[in-house]
Amino acid sequence: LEESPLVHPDELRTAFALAMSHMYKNEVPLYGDLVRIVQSGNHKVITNSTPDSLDRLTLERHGAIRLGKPEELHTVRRIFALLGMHAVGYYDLSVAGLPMHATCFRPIDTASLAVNPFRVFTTLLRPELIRSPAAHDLALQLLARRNIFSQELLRILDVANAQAGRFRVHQAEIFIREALRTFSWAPVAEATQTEYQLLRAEHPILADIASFRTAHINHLTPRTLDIDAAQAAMAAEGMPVKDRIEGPPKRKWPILLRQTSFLALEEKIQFKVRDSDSDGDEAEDTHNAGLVDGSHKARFGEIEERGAAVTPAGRALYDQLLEESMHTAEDQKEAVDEALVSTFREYPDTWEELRKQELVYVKYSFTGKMPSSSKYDVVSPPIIESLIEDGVLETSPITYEDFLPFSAAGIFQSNLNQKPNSLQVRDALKQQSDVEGFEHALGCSVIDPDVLYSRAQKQSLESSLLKLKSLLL
Ligand code: OOG
Ligand code: NI
Repeated sequence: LEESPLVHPDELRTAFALAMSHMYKNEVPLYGDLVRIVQSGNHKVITNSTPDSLDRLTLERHGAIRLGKPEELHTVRRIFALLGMHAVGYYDLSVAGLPMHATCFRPIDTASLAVNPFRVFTTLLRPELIRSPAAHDLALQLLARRNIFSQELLRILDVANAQAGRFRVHQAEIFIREALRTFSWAPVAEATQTEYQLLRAEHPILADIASFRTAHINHLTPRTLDIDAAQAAMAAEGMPVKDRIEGPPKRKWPILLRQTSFLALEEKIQFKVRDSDSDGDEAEDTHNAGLVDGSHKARFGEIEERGAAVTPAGRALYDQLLEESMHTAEDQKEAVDEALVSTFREYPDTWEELRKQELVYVKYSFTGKMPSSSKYDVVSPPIIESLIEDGVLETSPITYEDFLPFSAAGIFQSNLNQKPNSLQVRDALKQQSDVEGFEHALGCSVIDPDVLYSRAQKQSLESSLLKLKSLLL
């Protein structure tokens, strides 16, 4: 048994993502419908110019979990590291009035992303931002009492550590089974109904984070190549889909991320009844706890369309136009979508312009065509431009692998049936980020996504030029 082969993290990630998808399909059948709609759409749309393979697209998902304690984030980091997923980016959700910050666990190198770009948006509660002292204390009490990881999981994590982060096949099976428990739905709350209501009055997300005994995934999102068509198909099937798509407006050259979702389901759960609630024998407390029926809204379905990763300049322009369109919508009482479309006319939308103004990251590939002259001895930017003009090098977008905090905020709000009021979001702009605190809990620093995109761009250029040179010799 000890000799069974070691599993590569990329392979383990695919097995894990498939197991999670299977679990979520059982828990939330509407998710299965979403996957079907998206995949049949993708088959129709896929072309040679689609930047990613159909295999990658078919597997591609992101999920989201919400954690309550720093120690939870620390162990979750260890779990994802074994799946070849690392913390990329810091998202301050206090800008949207939420007492939370987040990161995205995902593969970081081009080859692993091409195999399976599974990613998990992971939020950590910031108790210091909870306004009500009663809700603050109660949340901390409930969280202190829970342990979202099984003993078996903690044991197998140590085994992996002793094996340089790799599992043997039989260990991998235990790992997947036990890790999925952490992310599964536990319909029996740790909180009583009264406690739940108290947390919920402060913020529904707070009730979701602190009332339960697992860190249930709250959605699993397939990637569509045409979100407008997919959204229409969802509506045609009678799904309670949101009418707005978050993110940039529809474009010829998609950038960043566009997302939409169906609203959270009202699900039956049970609340604890502590003796102290009824006849007051505190000593018995959790022992004799009875249960009472109730319901909770947390889990929803989401789809997304991914476009090009943008450079810091491209991002600044995106943020500026987003801000402007919010103003326009506010001042002229115009619909947000119309304001977005008109404002975003200023964002270049031809590949040529996007590339030449360095608004997007670029993937270079060698076409196999030989240059017509020997003027290419020295490789510098002007020469690269002429290699592109001569058809020796080809360029294409690098896919955006991350998230958008304002879209995330919109997703948070909308899945709770609150009006995703852009004004509310903007007014909440308070800039209270705490990267240090987040990294301290994580136990390492978060990776800057721009470092990854520029590295991918540079590597694609270098390897293309290497191929060309080897043919010129
Ligand atoms: C996470 C929301 C963020 C996205 O796609 O932007 C997210 C959550 O609701 O926990 O998943
Ligand atoms: Ni999402």
